[in-house]
Amino acid sequence: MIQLSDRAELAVVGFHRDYVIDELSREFTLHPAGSPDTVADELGPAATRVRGVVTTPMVGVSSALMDALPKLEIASLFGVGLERTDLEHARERGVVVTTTPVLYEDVADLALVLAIDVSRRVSAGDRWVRAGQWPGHVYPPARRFSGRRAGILGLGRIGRMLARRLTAFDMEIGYYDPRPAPDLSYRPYPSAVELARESDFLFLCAAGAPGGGHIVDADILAALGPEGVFVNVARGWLVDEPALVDAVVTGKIAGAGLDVFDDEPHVPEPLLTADNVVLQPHVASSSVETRRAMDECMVENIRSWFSTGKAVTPVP
Ligand code: 8YV
Repeated sequence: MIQLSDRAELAVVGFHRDYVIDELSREFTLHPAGSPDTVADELGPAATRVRGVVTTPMVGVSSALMDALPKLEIASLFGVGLERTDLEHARERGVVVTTTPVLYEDVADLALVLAIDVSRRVSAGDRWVRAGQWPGHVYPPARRFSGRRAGILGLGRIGRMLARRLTAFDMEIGYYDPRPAPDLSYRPYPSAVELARESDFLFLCAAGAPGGGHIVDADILAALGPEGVFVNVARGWLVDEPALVDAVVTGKIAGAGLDVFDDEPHVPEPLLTADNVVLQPHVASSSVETRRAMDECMVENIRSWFSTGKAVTPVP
């Protein structure tokens, strides 16, 4: 039986599911905080006792958040994105950062689904049938998916899993990644724009670097061209969003499948009515199975750290 005084104290920043709260509450004292910017005020004196923080990649663990928690030892993230977490500061402070590297399959699956949906016009066909358009009309042909050219921006774990899936659709696969992958037979391109020019489907799977600018801009969308489909399962801010909106609305590209946006949960108005766009509310990793695995991974990292001094999935 854990004595109250033995219980490590954790800051819980942002929303977390019941499983996480219930499991952690058994062994730890939790201090919920609504925003990373107000943790010191929200926690009061407890901020000086907190040894762990639980949060999401979109909130991140900034140097300011770490400094508001002087006894911080571990930051456990619900996801894999690290662009809002100051890893350098964490290293200097000796704070271990952990992620949930159990979601890559789901993200690759959704990228594939979005590409097929946009090209075969699945969601658009669904809207058309529900709107009663079928009687007396013929639904216009969609675009073929199998056997076409796929370009992957960012050949990390998600990009690789996506490539494997695309191989089953007889796609020709090219990629652009500053770190080439000589172990794979996919065709490397020297730049994103050259990849876009040679692709029918362009998938953004890159990790989002902080302040790193846009990976996809108006030139890349122009290179993808009016027959091309763009899919984003990475981060909205890696794309010049006004250029993307212009490209889909004016037909500079054929369509887009988007799980992420620049200013979530706000989606630019013109995308809401564009029939050549499939929109998702940042749910690529959100299957029941994967969300449960992410919950468990996050909890296990905290448990393991405080019982053995080792995290399960630390960022190297
Ligand atoms: C989110 C993600 O963590 O892993 C990431 O970086 O963006 C997602 O899996 C998830 O949507 C919860 O915010």
